[in-house]
Amino acid sequence: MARASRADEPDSGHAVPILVPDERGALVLDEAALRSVLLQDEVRHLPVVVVAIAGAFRRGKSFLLSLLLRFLEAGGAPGWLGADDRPLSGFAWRGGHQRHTVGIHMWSRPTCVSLPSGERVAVVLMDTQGAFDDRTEVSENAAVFALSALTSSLHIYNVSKTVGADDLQHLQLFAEYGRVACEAGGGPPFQRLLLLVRDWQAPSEAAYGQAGGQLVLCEALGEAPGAPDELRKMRCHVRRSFSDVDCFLMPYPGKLVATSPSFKGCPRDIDREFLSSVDELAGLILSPEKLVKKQSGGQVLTAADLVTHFQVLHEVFKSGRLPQPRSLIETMSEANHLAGVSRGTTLYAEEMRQLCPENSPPVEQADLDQYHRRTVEKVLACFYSQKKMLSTGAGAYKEKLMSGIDGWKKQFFQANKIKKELAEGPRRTVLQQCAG
Ligand SMILES: Nc1nc2c(ncn2[C@@H]2O[C@H](COP(=O)(O)OP(=O)(O)O)[C@@H](O)[C@H]2O)c(=O)[nH]1
Ligand SMILES: [Mg+2]
Repeated sequence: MARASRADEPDSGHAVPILVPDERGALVLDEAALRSVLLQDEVRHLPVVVVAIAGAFRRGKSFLLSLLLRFLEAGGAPGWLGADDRPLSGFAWRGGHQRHTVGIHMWSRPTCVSLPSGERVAVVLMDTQGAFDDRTEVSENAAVFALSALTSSLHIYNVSKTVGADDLQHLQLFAEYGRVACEAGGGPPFQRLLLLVRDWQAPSEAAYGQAGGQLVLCEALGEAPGAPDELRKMRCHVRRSFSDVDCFLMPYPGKLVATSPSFKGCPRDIDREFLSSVDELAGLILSPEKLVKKQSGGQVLTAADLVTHFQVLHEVFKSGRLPQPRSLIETMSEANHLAGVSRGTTLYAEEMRQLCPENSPPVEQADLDQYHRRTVEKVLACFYSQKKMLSTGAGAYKEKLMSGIDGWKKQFFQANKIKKELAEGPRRTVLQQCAG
């Protein structure tokens, strides 16, 4: 597999809290933190792959994500796990009863990977923790859960021992969004869902890994004969909410991992069978040929687009409560349009910067006018070529785009004027002296 390279930062990376609930349960988005991850020069233009993990707390989510991070950063090369006595760093994971990752955390250094086509993508890992316990209301769980699913291209739903009725109930929430989105003709609002069953205890009935997972999935979401109508419909909508649904069964990682307070994550203390399953899982979801780019409304998102998506989607989830399905679908459409506006404005600025770079001599006004006109044409063609889901009110977004372009235009025209004055300054002085 091609070796991955990372955004060039001095530190080796850390988990950045992006979304944190305040004491009243409202979800606060840290926009500066979000930008610090997604707008790094090396990644902001790249299509983004977002892998998120969600589920009840103290079920080994952060631990597993840290292992996946290690795989990713090593480019999945043989021996990616490292020395037997190397402790596991990464996303904070630990035993005990305290929760510690409430909200959404992103790894600070997206990993750049070359797909088999040669295209470069930025892979972002997201650790999430809805409350999923009795201290908070169901809706708080659901908001973090839904927001992480909407912003990821692969949503790993981590469950313990089996896919139970509670887990399906959590998925029920997606079912309603899926139903409304399909009715509105927008296609599945979510991308890939992976049900990850930890501590699977019946390998003789369904083997560890993907094949056994298929069996469990069929049972959990399948069309069991005689199932009540309501249940059948719910299962069908869950399937339709995601473009892809998969299941993977993980073995128990061993007593030290599960119970020892002195366990530091060294591979020698983890059961071999578990490690081999992690290797299989990582290959299935993080190999270059398996990476799924984040899309919304049929449009591939760049890391920079994801910032806009987070900002807009956060607005409907910030109360910590779930929005009505229809208002969510409208918000997603708005996010697509706003990402288009932001992309168009950036494209204008970049193209103009190339045509009249900062340190070059001034250009004639007629040339500058022509550069501007041609660039606007290019930006608009690009803006209209992007799918943005339910394209109602597109005119208002074109206005936003034109006003963003206008802001940049003024800057470029002003800069050219200043360059001209500076260039003409000495000549004028000489002419004035000659006339005198
Ligand atoms: N039983 C079991 N425990 C695990 C597994 N993976 C990690 N653990 C342990 O579960 C505890 C909580 O892990 P953590 O990753 O912080 O859980 P999170 O709250 O879901 O993110 C730690 O003590 C881990 O060593 C697993 O697959 N099964
Ligand atoms: Mg955690």
